[in-house]
Amino acid sequence: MRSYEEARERYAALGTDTEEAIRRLSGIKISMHCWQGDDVKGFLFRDRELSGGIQATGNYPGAARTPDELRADMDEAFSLIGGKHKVNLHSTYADTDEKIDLDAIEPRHYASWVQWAKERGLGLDFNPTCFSHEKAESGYTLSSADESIRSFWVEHCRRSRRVGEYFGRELGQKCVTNVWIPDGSKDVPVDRYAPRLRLKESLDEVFAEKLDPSANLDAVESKLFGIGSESYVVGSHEFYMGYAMKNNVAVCLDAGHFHPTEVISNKLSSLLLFSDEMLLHVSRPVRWDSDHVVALDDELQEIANEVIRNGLLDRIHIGLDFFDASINRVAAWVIGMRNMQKALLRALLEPTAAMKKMELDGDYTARLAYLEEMKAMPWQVVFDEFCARQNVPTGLDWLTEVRAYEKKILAERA
Ligand code: RNT
Ligand code: ZN
Repeated sequence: MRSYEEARERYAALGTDTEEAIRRLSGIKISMHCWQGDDVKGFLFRDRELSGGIQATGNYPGAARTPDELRADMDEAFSLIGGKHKVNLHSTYADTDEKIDLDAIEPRHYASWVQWAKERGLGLDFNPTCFSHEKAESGYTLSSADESIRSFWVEHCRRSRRVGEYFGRELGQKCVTNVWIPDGSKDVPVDRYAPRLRLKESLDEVFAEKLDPSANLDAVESKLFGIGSESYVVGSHEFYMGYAMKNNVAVCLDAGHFHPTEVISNKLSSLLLFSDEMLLHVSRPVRWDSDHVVALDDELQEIANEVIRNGLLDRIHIGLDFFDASINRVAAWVIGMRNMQKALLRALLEPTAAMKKMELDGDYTARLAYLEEMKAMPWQVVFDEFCARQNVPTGLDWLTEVRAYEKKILAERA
């Protein structure tokens, strides 16, 4: 307690109110992606291989096999993460005994998720799943030249939006329904134009139905390359930037979907001049779009800084997107979520107004001095205080809990 008081005073001397920072952090929702819990398998087609150029490597024991197991694992994770959050579902995580294909999903197939979320005060986000499916084997879905394939995926995405609207209405908080497709080509294509034209037309069909904007927000996620789509991705950044601006849908920026030295943090302040809202897939690319667990690295901090410094919290939806099958999956969630919170807290603890003034005054000496000093300030103590007030473990105590859960629950799944 003494050390928090000291930290509080040190921050106060710089003009920051730690109480206010803790209060604000408590209200920030992060969308925790369900797919870290089972290596992106889902429940509709258990036997199918993950496809679409994304990969979960590793075979750490304990992956969830049923909706109940996955929910139990997320409950465990949330018990170790302060605050109230959202859960991000893919369509293949439907909880139903019916043998349905993706062009037949309906809100009722997700009723148990809504029930679960309601009981816990969680929000839900949603994604059509345009991969790991025989109709995605050609490498093209919404941009396919095969009309039966293209229309199948249009129907799937149309229905996905209705599920999103259902989530938003039931839970009283907007669902972000994010469309990502794997479409692209391993080798240099001859025609880059026609698939993009078909994608544009397919999206027009997908978004034609007007839904309640307070219940559902549509987002589109671009990508630079994937495994098997190294030379050409139909849904590129320029494609979706243009589409989103013209059609009033949100852009989703995934941290792993750009050139290795290109960062998403530098894009928020431009995009939001021309668009009301956006979605982030916070991830960690290591040499490629590898979807490593989010670490507290410079880019994560920069993303958080941009959101907080510019007051964009109510316009930017923060979601995580990684899948590491080589470590305890509950720990992966806890580490990623807590890292996102730590980065947000550090941004909230910054005396931003004063630092903006230094910049305006041309006092770059003080600006650099402050930026560097902030790294050495006792934000960890404030984070511990936040955790304690939220009744979640401080420091590494969460790991002890995860180990116990692993021994009792996850080990039994072998
Ligand atoms: C793939 C995209 C996409 C997926 C999830 C599972 O490169 O990042 O968001 O990771 O939908
Ligand atoms: Zn993503």
